[in-house]
Amino acid sequence: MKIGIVCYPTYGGSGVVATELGIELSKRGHEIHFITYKQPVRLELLTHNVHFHEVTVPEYPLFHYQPYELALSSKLVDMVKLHKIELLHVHYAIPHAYAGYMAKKMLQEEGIFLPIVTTLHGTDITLVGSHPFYKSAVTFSINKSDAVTSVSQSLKDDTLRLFDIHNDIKVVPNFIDLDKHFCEEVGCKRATLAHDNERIVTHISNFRKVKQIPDVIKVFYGIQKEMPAKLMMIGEGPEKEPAEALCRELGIEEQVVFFGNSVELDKILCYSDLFLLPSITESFGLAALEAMASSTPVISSNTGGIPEVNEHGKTGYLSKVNDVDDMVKNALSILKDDVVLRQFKKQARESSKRFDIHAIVPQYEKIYQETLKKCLVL
Ligand code: GMT
Repeated sequence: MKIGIVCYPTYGGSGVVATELGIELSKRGHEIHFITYKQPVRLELLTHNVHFHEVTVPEYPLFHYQPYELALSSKLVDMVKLHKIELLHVHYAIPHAYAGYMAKKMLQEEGIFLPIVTTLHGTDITLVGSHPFYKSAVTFSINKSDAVTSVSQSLKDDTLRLFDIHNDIKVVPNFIDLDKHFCEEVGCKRATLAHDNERIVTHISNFRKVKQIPDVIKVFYGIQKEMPAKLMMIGEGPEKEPAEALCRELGIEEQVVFFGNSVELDKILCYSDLFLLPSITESFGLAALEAMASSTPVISSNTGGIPEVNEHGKTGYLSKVNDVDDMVKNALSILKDDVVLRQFKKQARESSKRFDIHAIVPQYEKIYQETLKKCLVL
């Protein structure tokens, strides 16, 4: 099948999922066309059946805001015609589902039919999409999609609660390539990050408010009071500087390493003993799943879709948002005992297998086939 994928190409869950999906689909024989404003960060290799088409928006002084949706929908029309793309899968409703629908309507004028599959990822619904400024357009584009998926049951429930949706929403959870996250003999290199007697605690995110970064620091502060430990902070975003300031204020700056957008993510996770995700809201928590696949237990909030990923008492623990004391208590209960830690590590890896890429990607393929079939009948 020839499939167009629209996503955000930057660091962030939805772009990562879209990119990994495209790569896996290409391995399964499909021809994939990524259409976005920059080559997606995890798309290192373009092969004969993975293509990238850049959307450019020329600056014009009249425009206070550059019309990206317009440029995207025009590019979609051109690429669909040029490469005979059969179906478009858009990730993140804003503005991709809307631009996809516009492209579909333009193509219809020329007798070309293009089904649109929209995947909802989280903030496009919970934080941004439900804002009154966007709500009508988001509702419209979800209802006009030929198929809609959400990455967790929780996000589906939120969508139905916040918007007036007449379309069916199928839950297709995010997935993981277990081979990529298999931690083999990495022990010796661990010494570059921490001493043997220190536990390694890790957080990965885009450092936005929703990630509740101060709680990451406070939980770590509580842990290091009880045992030698280091905190690895991976990612870039607006909350990074305040986090560095908080570490200085608490006198733990020597124990906290800020990496920025590290490409060594998999390795750092393999050396980690614990992953922290105290987010205010999280539709799924892909970073938690990546940690689990790397045998790292997770201490998280119990918000949104996280409980569908992190199993309380098995792969880590869940606490109420902002309940730092409970998170510290849970973290220590795992970290204090080597046997308990080993058990949680094993269970985390085992549980991540529920989201094996080889089991989840066929669910998307099935949706594509059903959508194409349904649309051909209509
Ligand atoms: O978490 C972010 O701020 C990035 C955001 C995105 O759209 O890239 O992530 C959302 O989609 C991910 C992939 O489906 C989910 O794993 C994240 O939980 C979700 N983020 C939120 O809901 C805050």
